[in-house]
Amino acid sequence: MSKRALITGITGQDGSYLAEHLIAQGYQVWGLIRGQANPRRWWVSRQLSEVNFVDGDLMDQSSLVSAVDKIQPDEVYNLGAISFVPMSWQQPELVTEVNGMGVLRMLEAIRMVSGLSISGITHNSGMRFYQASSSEMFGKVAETPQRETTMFHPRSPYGVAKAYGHYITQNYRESYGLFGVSGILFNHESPRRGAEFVTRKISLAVARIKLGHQDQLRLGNLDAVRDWGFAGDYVRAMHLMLQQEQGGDYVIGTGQMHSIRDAARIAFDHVDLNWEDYVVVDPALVRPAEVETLCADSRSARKALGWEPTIDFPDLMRMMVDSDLRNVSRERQYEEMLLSTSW
Ligand code: NAP
Ligand code: F7E
Repeated sequence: MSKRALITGITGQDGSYLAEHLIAQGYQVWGLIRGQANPRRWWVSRQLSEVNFVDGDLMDQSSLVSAVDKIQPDEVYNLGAISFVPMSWQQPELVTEVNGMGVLRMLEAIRMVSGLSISGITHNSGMRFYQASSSEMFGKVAETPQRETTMFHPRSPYGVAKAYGHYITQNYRESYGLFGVSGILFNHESPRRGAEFVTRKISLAVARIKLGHQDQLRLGNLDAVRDWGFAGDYVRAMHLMLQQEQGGDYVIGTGQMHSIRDAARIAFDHVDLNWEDYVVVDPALVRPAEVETLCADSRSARKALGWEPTIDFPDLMRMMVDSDLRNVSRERQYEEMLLSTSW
């Protein structure tokens, strides 16, 4: 019998890489899909025809209970979230509901379906739970690099909601004996990254500038520093975390620090352009409270999981630029084909 995995956030960057990885490991993969006619469902089906879908929303408790009851998963990966940090200042209540309370709802669904009780006896339901915790919880960092024991000081409603999700996962582990894992992942990117995040915003702009479709790139804080890795590497770590003997917390990152300025320089250099000729600082893009610097100390996770990243940041940026050069030139050919067609 193959193992069954339920993934929330299947239409997102990590959901797609994780589904691919689990299918390659022989899993039957189910993706929770929200909304009446979610257009990204089509994209996932086209990329990964083996993925099964179940309706549900992290805002809706009964839909999560039904999904868990129907699928009886061995592993639940809770990746669903509103993941763009600036949105959490615009819609703080919604972000808290999805990213914070959504975790509680998913845990409750597992508890109800698998009959875990508060009787004081610790059970082990057999269903294993992964929570997508975030380095944003470290925020205004108490020490550098950050490890599992570093104090949290979140700087956005997003980070605060993620801290709640992190603690409630720990609490279900301690209260019910649930096999619960928090993966404290640092920024991870790929050609599938949403265009609102800074690395993809840069790679897309570089491709468009190189191909003559855009003449400048507006960015916010160029001095912010991140520890960026490749999403395809990080989903392997998620899976490994659920294969251990017991649940726990794991910091995952590369340990390398780069600024936004470095990211722009690497990307423009790759197409033989000088970044300073195109980048314009736009104060409107600076955040009300910034996370200035992040860097992971993932020694403990690497040792426990036997995990290592395979792609460094300069190669990752170049991979993203190459992919966007292909995307933009395909769009251009399509537009030219439309223009040249006489109807
Ligand atoms: P992403 O590309 O933005 O994907 C987010 C996913 O969440 C989408 O599939 C979205 O589905 C889903 N979602 C949003 N609202 C939902 C709701 N109410 N109910 C169910 N699903 C909902 O994010 P990602 O980069 O893959 O990140 C995956 C997870 O890791 C997120 O929890 C994120 O906060 C966390 N994380 C990410 C990073 C990173 O650097 N990528 C680092 C640390 C932690 P729709 O298609 O329906 O909108
Ligand atoms: O910003 C700066 C910005 O939006 C990175 C999410 O996956 O990782 C991600 O959150 C940095 C920030 O990612 C622009 O101020 C400058 O310092 O790519 P980002 P993020 O906020 O770090 C964490 C770990 C998550 O958990 C989140 O879900 O870049 N920056 N100029 C800019 N950022 C954006 N987006 N756009 C700019 O123009």
